Amino acid sequence: METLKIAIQKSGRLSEKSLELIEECGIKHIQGKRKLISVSPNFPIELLFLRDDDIPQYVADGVADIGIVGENEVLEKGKDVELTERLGFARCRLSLAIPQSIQYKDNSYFNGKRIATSYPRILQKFLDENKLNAEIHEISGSVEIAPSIGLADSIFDIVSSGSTLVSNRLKEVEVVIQSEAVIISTPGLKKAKKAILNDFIFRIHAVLQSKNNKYILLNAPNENLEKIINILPGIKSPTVMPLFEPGWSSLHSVVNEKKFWEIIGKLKEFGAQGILVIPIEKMIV
Ligand code: PRT
Ligand code: ZN
Repeated sequence: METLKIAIQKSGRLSEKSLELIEECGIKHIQGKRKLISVSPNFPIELLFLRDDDIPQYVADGVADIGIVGENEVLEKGKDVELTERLGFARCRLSLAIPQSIQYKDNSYFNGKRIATSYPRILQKFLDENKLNAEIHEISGSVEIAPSIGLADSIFDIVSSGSTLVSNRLKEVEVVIQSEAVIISTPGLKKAKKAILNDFIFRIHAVLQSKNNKYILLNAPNENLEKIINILPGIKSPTVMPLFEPGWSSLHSVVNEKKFWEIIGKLKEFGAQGILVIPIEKMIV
């Protein structure tokens, strides 16, 4: 039987979340210590544990059919892979940063400067697009210390909270790309593999949707029912049931996490009571 080979990071910032996502999709995997490959007993999938830098190449070559990796690595490596799905975790950005003490007006600052980075390809593209001439110093780690040891004037690196920059007396001056974990796949997968991938993606959508949404139950006075229904979209539309107490109804709906507090505020304004908010385990729309 055909199996889908999926490359994930062996150990690092993506590993735990990648495995968690696979588990939440109901896919079991048996992982022995230091094993490079793990086969699932209940889904036609095989896990390959690799360094994140190698994942785009393995997927481009078809050694792995798909991979979970940071978008930054995909862009940097420039391999022939398809971006199949955005996963919403490991969010970060690739930014240019300079010493805090330096005044910064615009990106012409970088003309004639030395920039240390582990992402020369993405940086070169930014420089070209902005017609800037700077010298790129490629280093593989601890990029943030380059200015203080005199190796470079500035850096181009991953930023997430920004605290690494602050503790190295640097400031972020240009955000070049945003990144998150993504699924990449080999172009032109065979039909049988594509079918497994589609099933996997279907499950991922159910998991991601459930994370972005909450189930909400509340009691509403009938005179405001219409106003409340207007702000509670639901999957199709909200469920409305009469309460035993005359003049009141119970409403059930699904709300997006991002709009949540805004919606709660309005619900209270329209006299809603007994609001319960419940996490959703899986959501198939
Ligand atoms: O060993 P392997 O090669 O597999 O792993 P790695 O060490 O190359 O990568 P890893 O595990 O550090 O990161 C994997 C991926 O996580 C990256 O390619 C990004 O897509 C994503 N990611 C998300 C991050 C960060 N957030 C992050 N904050 N990767 C690195 N950082 C580092 C960054 O390099 C900097 O030193 O954290 C520091 C900045 O963090 P803040 O919070 O201080 O701004
Ligand atoms: Zn790496």
